[in-house]
Amino acid sequence: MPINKTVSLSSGFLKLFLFSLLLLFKQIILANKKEHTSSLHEKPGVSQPEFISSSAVKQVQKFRKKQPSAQELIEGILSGKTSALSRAITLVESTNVNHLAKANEVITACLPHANKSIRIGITGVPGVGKSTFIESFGNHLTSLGKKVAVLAVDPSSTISHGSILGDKTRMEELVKDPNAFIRPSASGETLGGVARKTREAITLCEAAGFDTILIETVGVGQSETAVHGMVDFFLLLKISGAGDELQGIKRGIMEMADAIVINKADGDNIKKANLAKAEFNRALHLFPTKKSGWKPTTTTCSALTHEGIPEIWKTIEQYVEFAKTNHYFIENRKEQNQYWLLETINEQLKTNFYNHPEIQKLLDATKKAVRNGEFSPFAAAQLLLNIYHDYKK
Ligand SMILES: Nc1nc2c(ncn2[C@@H]2O[C@H](COP(=O)(O)OP(=O)(O)OP(=O)(O)O)[C@@H](O)[C@H]2O)c(=O)[nH]1
Ligand SMILES: [Mg+2]
Repeated sequence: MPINKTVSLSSGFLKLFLFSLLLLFKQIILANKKEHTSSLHEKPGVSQPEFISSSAVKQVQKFRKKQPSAQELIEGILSGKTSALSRAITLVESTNVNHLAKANEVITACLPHANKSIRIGITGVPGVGKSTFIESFGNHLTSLGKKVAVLAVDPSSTISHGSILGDKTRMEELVKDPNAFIRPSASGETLGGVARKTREAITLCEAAGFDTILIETVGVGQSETAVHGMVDFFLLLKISGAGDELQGIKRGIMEMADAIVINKADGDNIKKANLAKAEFNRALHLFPTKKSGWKPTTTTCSALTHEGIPEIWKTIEQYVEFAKTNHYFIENRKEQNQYWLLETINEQLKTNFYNHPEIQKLLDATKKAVRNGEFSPFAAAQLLLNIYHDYKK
């Protein structure tokens, strides 16, 4: 057979083979398609029901896109917009690690604009009238043209989800006041964490133009120390008891107070409140002089009738003048900054250590061994720390 004939014959076979292969593929595809459409068959022209409204999806996407940038937040805060302030505080409070850099950028930009306020800490046992006092005091301040921000450090708020939230009903007037900003306490796992976030919220509020910052804390636990470490003036609210005013009051809190205010001095309570005032006054004389040189004052007031409220503000103004003249005011703020630096490092180191997977694996068994006296607590601590450091390398 001539070569060219052989070639054309084999190429003819090849073509036939390819063609039948193509047919086979087509059939398989068609069969699959049929199988696919058969179960989901739909008459043409009948649209699928909308389980999720597409307009709602668009709205959500629009909102997501509108998440402000750090620069937008900074500009908003510096022009006094409380919406930007609220969002920035939420950012600072976020535990999402991706938010950290943005939060730090906002805080750093706000820092040069902060510092121009008076920070007042308010403490007292539950029911003493802190919220009612803040409502009355805050309204007095805004009536003087001040811009008031109310923050809270409340370790119990992790359980109650922000006591100031409930308090907003006690601060009815202040909530509506355009010159006031009320923020429920940050939630967090540790008091240190909650306090640090409040400390950063102060910076943001000040940059937004709030010149008086009120920080409420419940007079239980360590929260007073944390608040004392971030304010210029510390006010202890009390109510009159049955002549045993000093009983159950922690010495540490008395030492921290720049003013003791006996609240609920109204109606039948006025006489008792005055007696309590005298007793606290006597007790304060026994305390050593404060570092600021300021002699703590004792006064009475009624957060309900507003009696004595303006006088409290006058006392604070006197204190600020006194502390600025002897430079304690600025020195104290420097000390506080340093305290927060170290406190944040301590907090971070501790969190990292306890959250480390290896430590979490070993901690319970180590605790047990130490409790049973099988291991010295110091040696065990050293061992865990060494393991932690080795993993960090
Ligand atoms: N008579 C009188 N009652 C007051 C005064 N201040 C507060 N109260 C009342 O005391 C109760 C407690 O007041 P709050 O302002 O909620 O006290 P608080 O210290 O904020 O309480 P917690 O948020 O639970 O720690 C409320 O029923 C108030 O109406 C006051 O000056 N006089
Ligand atoms: Mg309250």
